[in-house]
Amino acid sequence: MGLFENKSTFRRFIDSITNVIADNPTLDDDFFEELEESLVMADIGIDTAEKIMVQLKEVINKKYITKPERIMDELKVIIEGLVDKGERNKLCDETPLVILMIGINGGGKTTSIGKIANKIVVSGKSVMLAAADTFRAAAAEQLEQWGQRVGVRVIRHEEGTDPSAVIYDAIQSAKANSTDVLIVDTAGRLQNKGNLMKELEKMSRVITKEFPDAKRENLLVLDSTTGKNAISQAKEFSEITDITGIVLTKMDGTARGGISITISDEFDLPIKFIGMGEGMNDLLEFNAKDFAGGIFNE
Ligand SMILES: Nc1nc2c(ncn2[C@@H]2O[C@H](COP(=O)(O)OP(=O)(O)OP(=O)(O)O)[C@@H](O)[C@H]2O)c(=O)[nH]1
Ligand SMILES: [Mg+2]
Repeated sequence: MGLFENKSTFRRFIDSITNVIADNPTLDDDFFEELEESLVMADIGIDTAEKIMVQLKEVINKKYITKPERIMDELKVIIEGLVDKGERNKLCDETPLVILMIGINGGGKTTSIGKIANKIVVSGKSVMLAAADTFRAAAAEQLEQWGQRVGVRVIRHEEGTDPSAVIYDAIQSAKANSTDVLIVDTAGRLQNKGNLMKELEKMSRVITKEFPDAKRENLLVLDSTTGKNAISQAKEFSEITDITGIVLTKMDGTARGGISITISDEFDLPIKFIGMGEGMNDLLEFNAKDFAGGIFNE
């Protein structure tokens, strides 16, 4: 079954390309203009859309394509190429590993941590969670619930304490227990944005200093339903941390799947996981081929 079958994620995208093909019997300027327009309408950024068009025209010339119907297959290959970041699309396999989860509030950080923790546990590694979102008491509780569901320990402090202190404790504990993977939940919102960015930088520094031997992933969690906002978030967070990958959430409940292609291409950021629901197993490891095939309903 296709990845996005029965979901509206890419339906608008495919429908509008289908219309362009149906409306244009020949591959003329009108066709290319309308096609580019429908890419942009589908939340594909202008630069990325242009890149797609350039590649498409190249392949059309190379293969002597004359029929618009053949465009779908070529688009699929081009999109696959844009989102394929090779090994970088995979979560680091080495241990010990610290995963710092960042992103704005409501994006799906805590939920994704639960799902990722479960995947890692199933793969046979040990996991510990750090509730470094101390901004709201409910945040640590939510993480604890996930910890119980997955069967992993959660390190938490009182509400309002220094998030870096939670991380410090969690690292000591992870070292003492030879835990393979420590996943750190962070707040998506503080008093103001400057504050949030400063805290994140500090947390990142604490991890580097206290756990120099650990491998590191800084995963940015982006809510795909926010469309172009996700792009500006990718930009802002890239400026403060070295983002190693994207978790793209709510790909089950959006018609803005095109955003995934832009983020991957414009920021050269690998997507590592796709959230397809609220349940523990609703997280897919990213695979460029399946992803591109899924867009075109294969
Ligand atoms: N449909 C769907 N819902 C999701 C997905 N991922 C997360 N959610 C829901 O989105 C809401 C917010 O998720 P959280 O994990 O609490 O988000 P957060 O980033 O931790 O938010 P803060 O703690 O406020 O910063 C919850 O209701 C989740 O169940 C997904 O892939 N699909
Ligand atoms: Mg949270």
